Amino acid sequence: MSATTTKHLRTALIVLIAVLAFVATYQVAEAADRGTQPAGEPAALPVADGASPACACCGNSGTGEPIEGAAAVEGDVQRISVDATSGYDPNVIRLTAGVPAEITFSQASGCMAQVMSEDLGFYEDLTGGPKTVRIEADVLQPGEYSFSCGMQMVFGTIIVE
Ligand SMILES: [Cu+2]
Repeated sequence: MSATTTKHLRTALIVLIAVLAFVATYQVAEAADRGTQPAGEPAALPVADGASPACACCGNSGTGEPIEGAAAVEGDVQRISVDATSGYDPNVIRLTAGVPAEITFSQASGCMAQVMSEDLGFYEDLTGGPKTVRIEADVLQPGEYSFSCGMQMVFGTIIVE
């Protein structure tokens, strides 16, 4: 065997080892990913401390089941509270037309840190604590309105009747 051939073989061997090492690392990483999301079970919702990757919650909550809630009319105002820690609960809010509404969104972080509605004209930051959005009676005409997280990835509906 010539010196040149030996050199080439050695180079090829080194490349082969590098490729194998890369593939092995990749498979280990993939297995670790699977470990956190067992097949057939929904992924756990991230905790609401902002430590989870941005918008990891959006994938789950954006396609979540409808959770209906109706505002309670108290005197000349109707009120409802919405848990915004991981998706909106409720995410379908029923309001009475012509009565001012106060919707209180809970403190939230990460993907859910802001709540907004172009339809109803509000934008609030929820990282500092709960915020109450007041919608005046003249705005609350019968119809369906949309609200969402600040990234417009997690949505809720307000139905005024
Ligand atoms: Cu988001």
